[in-house]
Amino acid sequence: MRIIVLGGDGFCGWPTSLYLSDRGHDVTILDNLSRRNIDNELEVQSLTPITPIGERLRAWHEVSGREIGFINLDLANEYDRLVRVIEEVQPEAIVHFAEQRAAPYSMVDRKHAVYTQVNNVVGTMNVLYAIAEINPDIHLVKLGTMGAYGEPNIDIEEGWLEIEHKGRKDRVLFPKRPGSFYHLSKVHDSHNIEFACRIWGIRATDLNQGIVYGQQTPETERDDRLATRYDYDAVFGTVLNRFVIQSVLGLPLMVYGNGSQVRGIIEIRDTVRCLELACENPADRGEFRVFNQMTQSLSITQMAQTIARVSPQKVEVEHLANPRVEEEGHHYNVVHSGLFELGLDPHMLSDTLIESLFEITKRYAYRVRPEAMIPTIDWRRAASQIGL
Ligand code: NAD
Ligand code: USQ
Repeated sequence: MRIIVLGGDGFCGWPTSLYLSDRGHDVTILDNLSRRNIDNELEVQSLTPITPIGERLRAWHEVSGREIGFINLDLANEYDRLVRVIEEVQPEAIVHFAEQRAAPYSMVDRKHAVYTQVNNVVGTMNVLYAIAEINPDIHLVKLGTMGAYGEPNIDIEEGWLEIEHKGRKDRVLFPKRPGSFYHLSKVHDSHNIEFACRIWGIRATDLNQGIVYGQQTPETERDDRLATRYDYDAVFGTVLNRFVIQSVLGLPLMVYGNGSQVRGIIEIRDTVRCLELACENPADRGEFRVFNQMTQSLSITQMAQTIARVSPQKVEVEHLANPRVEEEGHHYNVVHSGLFELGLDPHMLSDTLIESLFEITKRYAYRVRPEAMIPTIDWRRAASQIGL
């Protein structure tokens, strides 16, 4: 297939692009490299060194003999160029990772919240219009988030909910109660996409992905220059990867609040496989298809206990006052069968899987700036203290 990967320079997008290319698909990446600029703003780098995009692409060509195209383009601000690229490439599928994805970044202050929502919502609107204008047959595979649902006191269904109210029945989008302006941008995206499917008859798959952990895939491991990001800082670092890095550095594992919050998780190799499954099994014309892209649920305390058990050295678990406003001790039971039915055979969190991250973590541990590990963005304050 010809596949455009929006956001293909990022943590998930880069290994997905390599995987799809390796499987014989013709991949073109569109990315404005904004994530690299945010590193400059936050004065922090991925634990793994990230080579410039041109070098990444050359390295991939050297090891695989395959070409991946790259176009530096801002989805939210360059609609005409976006249209020209899609007309030229004529993709069967557009995989859309290209958003500002850190909840803490979206909660820094008004400027960062507005940037996140404009970038994400307008970027996705532009993609929807481009598909509708050029070829409504193109399948949009869009990354959403499990956090869009929040922590409802009922089971979380796969996108849609059958309801009965005052004797009448309907099928509605599952109610959302997200926990940050970033997560809200995904809710707004989902509504816009569902509406576009309804009015223009386009086909879309919304992948409500859980927290991604891990860092290596068989493709990125083929050459150091192909490494994907491994964020450890309190803004972009996600919980399991942060715990692994903290355990290697001999730092306490920083659990926010009492740690009873439950989250859906997925390993990076399963992320790339899910994208392949979604592309190769497109939604129908007019269908807004939703999959909950996670493989298991764990509380933050269970995640910390797993890492502490596997860690070669003794690690402490430290409970910090929760900088976020989120439920603790809540109900959490998620339906996530759609991708399994398409053939996903998941990697579950295990001691060996965690151990496999220690080597790369130890190798680059000298790059960590420990003060960047401390959470400083407080959900309860409209303007944060980190002075960005
Ligand atoms: P990332 O920040 O590493 O990658 C996003 C990429 O999109 C970056 O390369 C960035 O430069 C690009 N981008 C952002 N705005 C753009 C714009 N306007 N135009 C062009 N390019 C733009 O994030 P990631 O961790 O790879 O996440 C990818 C997607 O998956 C996001 O949509 C995120 O919400 C979703 N997701 C991520 C996780 C996770 O744990 N990392 C979990 C669930 C969902
Ligand atoms: N947490 C800790 N300690 C930490 C970091 C986080 O206890 O050091 C807790 C948080 O309080 C939260 C949970 O871990 O309860 C998850 O936080 P996170 O930073 O790992 O993940 P989150 O902010 O939810 O965002 C990440 C990605 C985002 C994606 C989302 C999937 O950055 O792009 O959408 O995971 S989900 O969580 O399913 O919404």
